[in-house]
Amino acid sequence: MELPPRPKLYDFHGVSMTNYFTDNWDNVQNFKARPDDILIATYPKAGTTWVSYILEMLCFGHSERQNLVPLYERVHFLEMQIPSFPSVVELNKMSTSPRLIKTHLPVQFIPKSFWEQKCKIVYVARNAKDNAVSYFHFDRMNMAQPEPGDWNSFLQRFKEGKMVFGSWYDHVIGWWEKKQSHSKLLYLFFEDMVEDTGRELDRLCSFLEVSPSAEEKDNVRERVQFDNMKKNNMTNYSTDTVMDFKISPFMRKGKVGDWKNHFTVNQNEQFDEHYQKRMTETDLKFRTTI
Ligand code: PPS
Repeated sequence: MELPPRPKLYDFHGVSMTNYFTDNWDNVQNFKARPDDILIATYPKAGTTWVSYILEMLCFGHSERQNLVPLYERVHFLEMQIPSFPSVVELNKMSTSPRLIKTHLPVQFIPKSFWEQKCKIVYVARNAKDNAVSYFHFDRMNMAQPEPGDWNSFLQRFKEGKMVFGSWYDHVIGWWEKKQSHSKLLYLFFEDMVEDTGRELDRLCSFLEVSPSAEEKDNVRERVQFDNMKKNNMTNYSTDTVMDFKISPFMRKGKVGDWKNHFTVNQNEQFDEHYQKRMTETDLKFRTTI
């Protein structure tokens, strides 16, 4: 697919965005959620693909379709408008029940029908340092993202929230606060999923009110392991034409603590100082190592 030059960030109602995620805004905002829709919400690179695959298997089990159709066509990306990828228009026609829908929107941009229909929402958050590193490599290899520049300038922009989908801080805190008013919101952490995938699977099962057998759960755990998802062409994005795997793979490392291989001592000190200031008002806590 011929893509135009990399998109530019611009301010969209106070959040940095690119046109790929705002071009279809009216259709997205008027989206009619159904009560059984399940929304998977994340800041980019927090574990969306991982939790999408887990949810799909918990809801539908393993099916032949999973060997034939890429995950990004099975779990639609609500706000994305890129030629040749399914958009909100196809999502409207999707007949599965439940529909699994992915979004990176900050909480204030979520179409109101999701709240009106009291849909279940799974939010995954990842510690800021690893999230920034993962985002940097993603922006290097994804031609539909703005140029990342060098790591130091990228990290500076990350702190300032000049990223597609805006500030990490605003995103994770905004969704954390939403938990107070929307009881059907499960807030998960990438670090917990790495530490004990089985335990987080159990939390998801109770949230979804599904009871797979022990064997089915083992099967899910096996399939969603990093190495297996990396080998699986339907989950590793190798069929996605906007990504250049020669620069970096989508399934890159899948670890907690890779930030230590990227941050200099100085960058780390400055980051910590900035982080403390931004996180003083919240009781939301992250782990940067496990
Ligand atoms: S996206 O583009 O926003 O949808 O990306 P997203 O899926 O949210 O995040 C990609 C990162 O998640 C890692 N990943 C996993 N880690 C551990 N286990 C499993 N199964 C798994 N699947 C995806 C992926 O490798 C990216 O993280 P990094 O740190 O870049 O490796």
